[in-house]
Amino acid sequence: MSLQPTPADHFTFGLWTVGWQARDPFGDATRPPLDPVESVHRLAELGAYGVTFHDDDLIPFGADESDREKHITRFRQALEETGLAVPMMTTNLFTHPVFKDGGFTSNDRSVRRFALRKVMRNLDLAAELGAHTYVFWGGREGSETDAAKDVRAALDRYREGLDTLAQYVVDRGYGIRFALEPKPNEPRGDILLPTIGHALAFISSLEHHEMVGLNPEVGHEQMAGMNFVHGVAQALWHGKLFHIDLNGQRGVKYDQDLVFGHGDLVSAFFLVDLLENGAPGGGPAYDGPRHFDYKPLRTEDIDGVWASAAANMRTYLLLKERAAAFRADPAVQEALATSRVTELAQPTLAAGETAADLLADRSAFEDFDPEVPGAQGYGFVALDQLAIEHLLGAR
Ligand code: GLT
Ligand code: MN
Ligand code: MN
Repeated sequence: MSLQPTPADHFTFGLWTVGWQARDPFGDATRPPLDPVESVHRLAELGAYGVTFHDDDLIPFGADESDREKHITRFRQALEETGLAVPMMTTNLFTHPVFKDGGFTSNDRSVRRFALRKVMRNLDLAAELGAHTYVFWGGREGSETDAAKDVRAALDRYREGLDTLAQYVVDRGYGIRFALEPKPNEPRGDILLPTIGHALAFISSLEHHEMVGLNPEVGHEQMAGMNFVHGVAQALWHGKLFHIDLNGQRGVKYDQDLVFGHGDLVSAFFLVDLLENGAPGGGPAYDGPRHFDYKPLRTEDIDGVWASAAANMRTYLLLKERAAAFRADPAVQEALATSRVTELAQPTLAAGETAADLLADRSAFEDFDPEVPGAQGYGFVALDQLAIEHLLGAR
């Protein structure tokens, strides 16, 4: 397996990731602005498949029509020169002060109407550039005090906004699907739709729920103390893993956006194993872009930015190789059987068996001795150790 990324690996990056100037709440930018055209060329050289962006990453907020066209034209030219795709786009509804109380859920109705128009305008561009996924990260949709937000009304407005935009996409025949990105907090004290689970429940209430799924981010679930691998598995189970944001996070703290694998490496290993080998019967469980949403450390210069972009892809490929070795190891297959991992796929009732049949089955209850399975070991530690040894390259 080659560790040199190629477009066939479907690695993508947000313009806002490599382009982050490393301004934080305590300090100024440590890097100069990066021209999106330069980013496209460098990412293509590194072996990426595509690039993603917010409207304002390419076109400064408030630019007039002719300036807007100029930015789009030179960007499109860079895409043509490099062959880079734009599989996903999104809207900045968080930087400008107008969005300080949110976009779709601002208490101010005129802000909500402006937010919808901003998205519609960028959806037209997304369709033009061939994007098939549109992400909604509602970083400003929330509050710092419970007195300030009627959460049920806010969810009504969130739903109204997404229903309106989904209808717009249907009417225009754009063929774009929406992916909601949960996050528990930051920049708002508490953000609406804080986890994968909240977002899944909300999606089921939407008018066009079939065209709305998730864009879960590693760090955002881990900030909430959640198991990202379980969250992604559940999103897959619901048919809702439309996109994914890969990065690294070390525990329950501020959003670190580290390089993929530079946080919880064991979780990253099981995530790659799920994505690449998790289909029933083996093979990839997810065929969309492997999208890196990370921030090059504030300590890095521009060379460090490109080194960190390459590190995301190389770490992913290393984990993919390690996961393949884990799956192919006969000792692992034996350990999986010993641990009864595969037995879970077997339905609990026999084909056609009813609750009445189960009641009549004395072996299930009257003659069942719970002490026997109660005393039996599952061998999960031995299995986990095999995973760790493969991850460490010891097998
Ligand atoms: C923002 C956020 C990310 C989102 C992006 C999409 S922008 O940087 O921190 O997690 O994915 O809006
Ligand atoms: Mn993040
Ligand atoms: Mn993200």
